[in-house]
Amino acid sequence: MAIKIALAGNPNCGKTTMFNALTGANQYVGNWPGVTVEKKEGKLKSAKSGEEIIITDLPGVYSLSPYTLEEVVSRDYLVHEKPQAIINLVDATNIERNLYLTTQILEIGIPVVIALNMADLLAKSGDKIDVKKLSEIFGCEVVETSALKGTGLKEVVEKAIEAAKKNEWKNPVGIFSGSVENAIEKVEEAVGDAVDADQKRWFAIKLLEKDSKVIEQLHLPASAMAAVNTEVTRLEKEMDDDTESIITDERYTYIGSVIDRAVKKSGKKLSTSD
Ligand code: BGO
Repeated sequence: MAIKIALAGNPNCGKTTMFNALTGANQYVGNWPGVTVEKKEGKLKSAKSGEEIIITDLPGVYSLSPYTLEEVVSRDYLVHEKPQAIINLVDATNIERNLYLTTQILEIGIPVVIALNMADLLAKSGDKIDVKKLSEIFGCEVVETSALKGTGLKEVVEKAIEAAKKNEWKNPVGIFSGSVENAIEKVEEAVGDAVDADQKRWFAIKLLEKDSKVIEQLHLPASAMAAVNTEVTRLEKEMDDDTESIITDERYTYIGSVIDRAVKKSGKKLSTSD
């Protein structure tokens, strides 16, 4: 059976370039069911083992919220189709913005490999990213790539295959405050076995965010929803904000700390045409 790997990332992070470089002529383009968003799948073979890989190129998104068609297509694929690994492309020259999506992808219960793309541009800018540190922080492999120049691509695919086979991932630690973590735990209890154990954290966070699509999909018993609402109300009162903003703000604070620990800026500015 072919190994299923998804490519996920922000718009303009280089996904199309990487997908084309990896799959060449072995591509199939269609639409995602029921929507006019393009679906691209391609095949390649592992250079190491010869195993067949099917790569799905997900629409470029900034978040896994329920607000755009692209976001819904991407998250539904990840949560319901469950690829065996995700290659999360991060534009290394825009790392702060790109990591917002990364913090969400890491919660989904699927092994992740981060492709730190545009590594050629990063080198030109003089900025330095400590790949080992990022990998320690996120608990997953991080590979520098240049989809344009073709560097790091074989490595990132082989790492994704390894990750898929091991089928291990770590929930990221330190993103949320104690109060939010507490609420997540209580909501996970309320969810019970309505979802797979691997996906509990993802669903609990979405329920805390009052994500209408997830609330509709899960259709939890009234008692479970009451327990969720108790946590939402408690957190909103304690932190004097709505839960969606609390969660977003804590993600950004966390990303700030990741940048402090893993990125050294040179101060030079470059564009993709440099
Ligand atoms: C243009 N390095 C560099 N330097 N550029 C890259 C890399 C990389 O690793 N990866 C991608 N790009 P998409 P999404 C362009 O199209 O794959 C470039 O949205 C231009 N076009 O070549 O489309 C890539 O699928 C004119 O750049 O991203 C592309 O994720 C001038 O990043 C852009 C300069 O890549 C987006 C760049 C007419």
